[in-house]
Amino acid sequence: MTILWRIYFLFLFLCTPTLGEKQVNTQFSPVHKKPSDSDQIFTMQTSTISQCLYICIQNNGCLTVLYNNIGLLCIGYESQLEDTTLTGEEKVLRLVYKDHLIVYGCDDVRVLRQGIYLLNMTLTAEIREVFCEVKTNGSKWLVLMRRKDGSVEFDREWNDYKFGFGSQTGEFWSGNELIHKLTTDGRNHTLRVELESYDDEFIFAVYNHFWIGPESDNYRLHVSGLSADSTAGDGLSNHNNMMFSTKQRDNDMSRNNCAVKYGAPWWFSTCHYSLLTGKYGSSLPHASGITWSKSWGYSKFARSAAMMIRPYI
Ligand SMILES: [Ca+2]
Repeated sequence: MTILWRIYFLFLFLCTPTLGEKQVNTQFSPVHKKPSDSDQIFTMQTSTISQCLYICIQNNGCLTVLYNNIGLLCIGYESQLEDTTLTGEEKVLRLVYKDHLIVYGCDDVRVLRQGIYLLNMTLTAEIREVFCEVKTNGSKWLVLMRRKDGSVEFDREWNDYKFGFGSQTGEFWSGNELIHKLTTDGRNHTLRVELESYDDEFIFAVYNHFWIGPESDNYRLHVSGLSADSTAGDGLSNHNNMMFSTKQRDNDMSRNNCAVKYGAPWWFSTCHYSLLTGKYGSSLPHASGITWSKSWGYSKFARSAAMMIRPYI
């Protein structure tokens, strides 16, 4: 055998072991191969996948959990799993990789760039996927909701808004229950609202004090202290102390049903000065789009919008 052939076979031998490996970057996805039983370090029942993950996080050796949605069975493993599609009954298994950093808030020192993080909510023993935004000035914000392309329907009912919907990387509402928990964790929180119009005008408003009440008070909005450097004008103070309304739960101050009238849930008073849950588009009926009337009136709408919070400094 010539020296060239020997080098060729040596090359093949060195490369082969890596050919079957795939990058795993999936979070909460219902595929993948079960790890070996010998790597199993605990088995228990938990009522949610986030509680299952929480237990894994508390356990130093745990790298992966499998969660059986039907049996509510949580199994922790000390190995990572291979990215292989499951078949048959194994489809009910869901796994979580530790490929997102687990943080105690977006203000955590480990949040260095924007993206998805796993929020460890120690008070309620929950893990939630959140999007942390990092501004060029270094300020870090937890994004509560975002509109950007109209891909997600926002005309939804109470429980969707209660638990949240959409995708953290796209459009979403994080959930009134989560917003309540985050903003009543013993600290004061600052709210930042950002909007961009179809003609590329960017405006923002910062409120130094923001929290929402519990579901028993219909997630009542408490917002005050518009920051002087805000460029957007005050679109929320008129909604202060208003309860959240959906089509089927009219908690507004109007004789009519604002959520029905505008096809969107919100903290309506006798309807609205701002409406970040409005219909998506630039040509829409009066006040029914993504509205911030103090800057743009009721016929110019936002192409993108976001609400985000950070602890008040
Ligand atoms: Ca009403």
